[in-house]
Amino acid sequence: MIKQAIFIKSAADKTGWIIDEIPEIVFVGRSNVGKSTFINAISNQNKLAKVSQIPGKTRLLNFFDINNGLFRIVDAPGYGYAKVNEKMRMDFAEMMEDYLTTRTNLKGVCMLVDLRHKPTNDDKEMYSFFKSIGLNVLLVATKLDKVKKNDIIKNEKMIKQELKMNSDDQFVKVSSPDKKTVIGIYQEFINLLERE
Ligand SMILES: Nc1nc2c(ncn2[C@@H]2O[C@H](COP(=O)(O)OP(=O)(O)O)[C@@H](O)[C@H]2O)c(=O)[nH]1
Ligand SMILES: [Mg+2]
Repeated sequence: MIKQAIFIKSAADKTGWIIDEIPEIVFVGRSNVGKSTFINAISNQNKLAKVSQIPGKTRLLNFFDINNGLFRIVDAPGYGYAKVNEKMRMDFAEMMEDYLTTRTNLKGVCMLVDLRHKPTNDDKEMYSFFKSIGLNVLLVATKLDKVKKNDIIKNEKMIKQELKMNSDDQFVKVSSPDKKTVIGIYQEFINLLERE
């Protein structure tokens, strides 16, 4: 499990990235999907990733040290927020592409989607981009508690289909307020780090 999680720094561009050999998992998802809540839940902290900052305004990569240098979580800005202007979208896309395509520390992606909804076009584009550059993805479907029992399997299938999800990638369903649902996640991160 995550015994220790510490915020290290934010970076607006490449000059802020950390130079060492520690592997990184980048967390992505559209704004409001529950990314900050999830990061807090898996690290047993209340305020590690600030929940509900002004949506879409965070244009920084945030680096967190996990278990004393075992790996890092890199929290990326939420994408697909309608209110950001074109310039902000471009800056975000540029920074993300730079990070995703050139960062040698990057070992995998933890991508969050809302279990209640169809993936957005942004979700589909992001996932297919990850696959096109050979990144392994752990898909985390959030807000399990908001989905009717009868819809859970149906929605999981729908999301996998919409994303054209690779069967080698793992799919997990969580409700961040319910700690039981995030217990197995740590092992999924380790598996992601150990995949080729
Ligand atoms: N019911 C429920 N609400 C959640 C869950 N995860 C996040 N939320 C709520 O969804 C909203 C957005 O969460 P936040 O973590 O700020 O999303 P972010 O923009 O992706 O970082 C907040 O009101 C959270 O309390 C979940 O698993 N279940
Ligand atoms: Mg957030």
